[in-house]
Amino acid sequence: MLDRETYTSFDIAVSVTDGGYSDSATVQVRLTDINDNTPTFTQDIYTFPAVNETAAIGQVVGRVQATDKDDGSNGAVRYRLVDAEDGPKSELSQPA
Ligand SMILES: [Ca+2]
Ligand SMILES: [Ca+2]
Repeated sequence: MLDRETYTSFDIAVSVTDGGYSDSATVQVRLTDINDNTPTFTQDIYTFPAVNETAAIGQVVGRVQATDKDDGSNGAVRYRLVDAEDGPKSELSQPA
């Protein structure tokens, strides 16, 4: 089975003969990506320091990161806060 995340291309040697003379060439095949990898967080649990109740809106309290082995838009990840009290609060995108 081909896997673009293992090899992005591969070479095939081909030869031709007429019974007396022969020649050879290399065929280079480049693999295109499909979206077959799941985005994965770099940690299962993120622990951030306590946030002061007077913290300004927009203050960064910590960062999470996810990666996706796919290429281009297949590897782009979007983040969403899913357990916020009022439902999803925001959605952020990160290019591959
Ligand atoms: Ca993917
Ligand atoms: Ca892929």
